[in-house]
Amino acid sequence: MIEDVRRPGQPAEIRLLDYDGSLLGAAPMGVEKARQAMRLMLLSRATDERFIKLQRMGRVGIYGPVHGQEASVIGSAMALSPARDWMVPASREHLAMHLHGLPLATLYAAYLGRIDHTAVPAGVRLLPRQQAIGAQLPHATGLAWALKLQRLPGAVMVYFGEGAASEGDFHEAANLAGVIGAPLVMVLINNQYAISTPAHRQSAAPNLAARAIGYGFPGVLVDGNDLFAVHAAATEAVERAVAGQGPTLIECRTYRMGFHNTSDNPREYRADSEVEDAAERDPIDRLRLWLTGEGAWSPQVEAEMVAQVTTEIDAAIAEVNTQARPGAEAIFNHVYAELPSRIEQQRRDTVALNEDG
Ligand SMILES: Cc1ncc(C[n+]2csc(CCOP(=O)(O)OP(=O)(O)O)c2C)c(N)n1
Ligand SMILES: [Mg+2]
Repeated sequence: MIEDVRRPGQPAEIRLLDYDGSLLGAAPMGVEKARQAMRLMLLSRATDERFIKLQRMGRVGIYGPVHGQEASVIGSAMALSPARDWMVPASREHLAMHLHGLPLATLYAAYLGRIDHTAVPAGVRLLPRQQAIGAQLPHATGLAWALKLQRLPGAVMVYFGEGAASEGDFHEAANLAGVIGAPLVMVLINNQYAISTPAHRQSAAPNLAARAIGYGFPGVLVDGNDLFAVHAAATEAVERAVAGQGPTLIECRTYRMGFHNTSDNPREYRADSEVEDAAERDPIDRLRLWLTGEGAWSPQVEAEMVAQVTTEIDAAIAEVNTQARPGAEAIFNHVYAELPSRIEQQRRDTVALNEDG
């Protein structure tokens, strides 16, 4: 349940979508699709657990968990048609990327340091993860504009956080998308934190969905822990984009349950009680409740599914383990078509140093 943060007199375009499980007569996705979503959400959570462990073992450099945001990530991604639509991720949408066609082993290879095995396969309509906050937003508007200019069908879904929404890139991308009527779905995952900066220090606005009005397109504020609400909002936005009706901004109000990444200690800046409170709105618990009510879930079904996803993760990691580790000189690859002579010298020195060592 989200609070009604609209102010009296706010334009009608700001809509609240909040299907409380108990109020919902019929889910806007069938039971079978909801079970698929549950599998992906469990896979996402298990991936977090495994990669945090691998980081603690020194096998992964750094990992940023999705924990708490699974309904926002999966509910939105499930609204796309991978053969038609494009996805432009930020950095925390692992299972959305997988659902859109990125093999699990390719996703994991990036974290396990196999940089030569991380490329998005040909034909998968996905851009790589973006670590430079907000930089993916103008790319997404450009991609959507290109689809429109070429009269190709399809929408572009771009992910970003409430921190990224304070970057100039957000405003430039949204403004241009509005002007050209780009087939763009902007999914703002408001997880309440940008590392240690809480959302109320990020913006004085009661909601960020309202910003869409200033750019001439609709904004929707949605309970980001409610799979069905996110999915309904995303489906409508994708349909609008594909029908030539332009962009939509969807703010998914959720909570980052874990640390920002494995280098962060959130206890430095937030109270445990806040996290305990958020845990009561855990998106996986909510979906489990609904599926159980539909007679489509039981502890046994869950145990089987958890075993399946564990096997899937094991297999993907085993595949990555067969890939050669890159040498130190790999940092010089994939940047220049032709290395400038100064950089070429650095590369030769690095190779020589490595051979000596
Ligand atoms: C341009 C840029 N500035 C700063 C950083 C450092 N940084 C990494 S994550 C992050 C916070 C991002 O917050 P948000 O957009 O809310 O995404 P979240 O991490 O919550 O998913 C910052 C400031 C960066 N990666 N890129
Ligand atoms: Mg954030």
